[in-house]
Amino acid sequence: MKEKKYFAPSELIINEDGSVFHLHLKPEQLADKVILVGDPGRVALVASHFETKEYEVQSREFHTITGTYKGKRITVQSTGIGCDNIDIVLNELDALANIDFTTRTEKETHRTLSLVRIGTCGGLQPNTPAGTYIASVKSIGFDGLLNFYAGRNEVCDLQFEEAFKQHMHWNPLLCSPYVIDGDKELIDRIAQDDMVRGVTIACGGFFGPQGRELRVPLADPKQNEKVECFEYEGLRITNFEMESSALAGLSTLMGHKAMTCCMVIANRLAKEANTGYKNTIDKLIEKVLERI
Ligand code: R1P
Ligand code: URA
Repeated sequence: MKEKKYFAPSELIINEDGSVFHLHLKPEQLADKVILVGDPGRVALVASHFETKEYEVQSREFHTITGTYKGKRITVQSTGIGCDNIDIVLNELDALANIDFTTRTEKETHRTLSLVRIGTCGGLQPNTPAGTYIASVKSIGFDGLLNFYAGRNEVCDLQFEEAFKQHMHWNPLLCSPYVIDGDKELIDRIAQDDMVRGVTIACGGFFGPQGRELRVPLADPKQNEKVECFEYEGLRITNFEMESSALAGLSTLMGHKAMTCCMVIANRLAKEANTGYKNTIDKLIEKVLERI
C-alpha cells in the first residue's frame, strides 16, 4: 500500500486553536457549498439572506460566515483582490475538506466542494453594458498562478491558448497565459438565460494588465483592441476581472467544482463606470443562492 504523504507544520500551518492559518476556520466549520466574493464587505450582504448563522470569523481580507439559505448549508468566504489570495483560499479550503488535521495526512475519501465566485468585472463587448451578469465559461489567466502547479497542461485548453497568443503577437515577458474551463454542470445550473456566457481574462492587476493607461504608457497600446476582436470557435472575450482563472484552475487540479459569475460595473468600450453597484449586485447574489 502506498505510504500516505505527511504535510509538515511548515507546509500546512495550523493555528493553536486547530484552525487553518489564514482563514481561521476549522474543518467542521466549512460547508460543501461555498460562495466566494472579493470584497470582505460583500460577505455580510450574502449572509443577510441566511436564515441561520452558525459561525463567523474575520482575519485580514478573509471574512467567513457559515449558515443556511432555505435549508442549504453554505459558507460565504471573501478572498480580497487577486489570484495570489485565491492560491491561499483554495489551498486552505481544500486542506479543510481533504486533509486530516490530526494526522496531517490526506483523508481516505475525497470531499468535493462547489465553489461559486460572485464578483465585479469590466465589460469588453457591446452586449456587456454595466449591469450585465457574465458567467465565465472559460478564463484566460494573465496571472501565471497555474503554471506553478503540475498538471497544468492536462487541464488547460492548449489550442485556445495557442490561438490567443498568435492573435495577440504575445510578448513572453508578460506571462504565460493559461486557458481553463469553469465547471460545466455548475455553469449550466447557475448561468441561466439571465447571464451572458463568456470568456473572461483574469489579470494580475487592475490597470496595465487590463489595458488601463494612466500616467505610465502600456507596453502594448493596442492590447485591448486585440482582446476585443479575438474570436475562437464562436467565442469572444467578454470581460476582465482578477480571480476566475486561478479559481477554475486550482479547483480542477484539486477535484472541486468551480465557476465565476460577475456583474459588469465598467464598460470599457463605452468608457462608462457604475460606482453605485453595491445594491444591484444583491440580485445576482439572490440568483446564486437559489441555484447553488
Ligand atoms: C477589482 O476592483 C476587484 O473587483 C473584481 C476584481 O476581480 C478584483 O477583485 O472582483 P470583486 O468585486 O469580487 O473584488
Ligand atoms: N473589476 C476588474 O477587475 N476590472 C474592472 O474593470 C471592474 C471590476
